[in-house]
Amino acid sequence: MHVHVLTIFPELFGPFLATSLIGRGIAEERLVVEVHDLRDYAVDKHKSVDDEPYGGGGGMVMTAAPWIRAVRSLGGALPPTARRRRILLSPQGRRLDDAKVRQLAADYSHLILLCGRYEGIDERVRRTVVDEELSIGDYVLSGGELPAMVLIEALSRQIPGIVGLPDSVENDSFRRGLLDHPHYTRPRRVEGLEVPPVLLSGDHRRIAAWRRRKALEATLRKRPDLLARAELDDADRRLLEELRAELEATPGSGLENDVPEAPAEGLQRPGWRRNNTDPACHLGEDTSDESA
Ligand code: 4F9
Repeated sequence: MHVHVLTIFPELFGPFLATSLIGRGIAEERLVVEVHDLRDYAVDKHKSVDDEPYGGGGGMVMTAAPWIRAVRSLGGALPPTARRRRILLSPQGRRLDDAKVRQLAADYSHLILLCGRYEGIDERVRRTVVDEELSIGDYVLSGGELPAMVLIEALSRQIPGIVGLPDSVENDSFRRGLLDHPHYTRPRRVEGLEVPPVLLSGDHRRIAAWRRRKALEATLRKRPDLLARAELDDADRRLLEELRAELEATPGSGLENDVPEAPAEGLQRPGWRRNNTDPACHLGEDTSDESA
């Protein structure tokens, strides 16, 4: 996987890309990340990348020309076999989830990530050089840099050889649509709390059964909305019925999350936006270098 990042704060990516699994993945060339300074694509001598909004109001808007030049320049330099996707990180995007991460990892060889800043980005950027907008959650950040790092980290875990044991990817939370089971390590007793004896039994079948039960229980307590789409077999369903009955009979631990409610009918998101198939790749006069 080859990732190009476009940002006005390239320095934010340094330690992130050098550390831990990502650092090793990059060192082993399983993952290539190139961070580009958007200002290098600015068209005036002050290297400006923002301007006042048409229509007035406060704040600044990122101008279209540097983005369009940068994305087309990077896109034009990709190998002819590249399967590329140009992604704008934005709170207006579809919410990133495990299925989306796996789809991107499987379908594309090259990603161009656009990290917006300021109050926003000129709408013509979306219209010309963006295939897809992605959000990491419903909150506003100062820019798309952290969301881009979130995406890169999630993607890196899908690249063969980056996560040590293939098993730990297969068993990751969400992999089968369930939350993870609880984990314990030494010492056996912490603040009076003992490790569940089954984990000390050495009986791998019983341990696997316990973990599955606990994963179902965690999901039922904390994220019951996930169960609708989880991969469950008949044994899981029976277990869930038992757990539901137990749950009703016992008061909560207080660690349960508020259950996310399904949006009301009619308030649901409209269908996924169109893909931008990027017809002519030239800088039209409405978007290009005004100093020319
Ligand atoms: C991007 C928030 C992706 C959430 C980008 C301000 C953003 C964001 N997910 N907020 N710029």
